[in-house]
Amino acid sequence: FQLETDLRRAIDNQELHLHYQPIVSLVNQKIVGFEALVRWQHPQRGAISPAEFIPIAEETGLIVPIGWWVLQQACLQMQLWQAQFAMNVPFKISVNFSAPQFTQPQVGKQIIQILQATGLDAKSLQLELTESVLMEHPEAIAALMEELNALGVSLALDDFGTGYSSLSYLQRFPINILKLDRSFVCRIGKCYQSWEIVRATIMLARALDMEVVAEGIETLEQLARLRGLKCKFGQGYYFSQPVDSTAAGELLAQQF
Ligand code: G
Ligand code: G
Ligand code: MN
Ligand code: NA
Repeated sequence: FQLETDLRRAIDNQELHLHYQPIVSLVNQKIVGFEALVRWQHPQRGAISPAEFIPIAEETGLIVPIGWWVLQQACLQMQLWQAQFAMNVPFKISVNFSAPQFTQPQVGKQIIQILQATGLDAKSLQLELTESVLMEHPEAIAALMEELNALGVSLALDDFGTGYSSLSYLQRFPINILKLDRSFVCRIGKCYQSWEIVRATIMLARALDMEVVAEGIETLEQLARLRGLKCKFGQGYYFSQPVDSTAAGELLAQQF
């Protein structure tokens, strides 16, 4: 409970910040976007992993204010980078959204407001949702996703393959990108089933006009196999860990 109390104060005390992990083209290894990942620097306990505090934030509803802070911060940073670098290709910032963030009214309006306030084009924003988000409020979320899609915001299904009923969701919701869970990617050269699941997912996505981002690429062998399957995008320690905004800016400076 102490952690919950502390987390309540974390935003105001400026203890949260974002890290950015590159999402790269597997064809030329250029960066095509960043996933924003929240970090908490606790004044006494030091860095606390989101794997520890995000579940608490979700249970307590604190994910709502934290999520808005993350979105605002990520859009602002992205807009600054776009002003600083001549990004001559489509480039997106990808932000995670949890189920409780969708239960409040006017979520769509709030997202539009953040885009306007930060000056970021809707086409530069991608939201990552998990299957559990879609499962909890299917009707309301389908409508909201249509609204966001019409604005130009991209929608990615995170951790694809690890939830339930994934395939029916693909026809029910306007999903643009499948983020293939790293549990498949890490076994791609070791396990025949994982290889086939990855292969089938890439083919399915192509047939449904969706993109695939392979998560958790750690080795050259995984990269080579994914390229062999014509998987276009990837993310993982092989390319870069999540890094702070300064280091992310340096990566951009090398490329643009
Ligand atoms: O960055 P790391 O791999 O430690 O993240 C652990 C988990 O926390 C991942 O599942 C990731 O999706 C989640 N996470 C990180 N940042 C955010 C965020 O801003 N919002 C939400 N909802 N989840 C996040
Ligand atoms: O659930 P989500 O996909 O949002 O989680 C992102 C998390 O995955 C981040 O915490 C990030 O640190 C972690 N991650 C990113 N790339 C790799 C990787 O190559 N290997 C492993 N083990 N974790 C990764
Ligand atoms: Mn994610
Ligand atoms: Na994931």
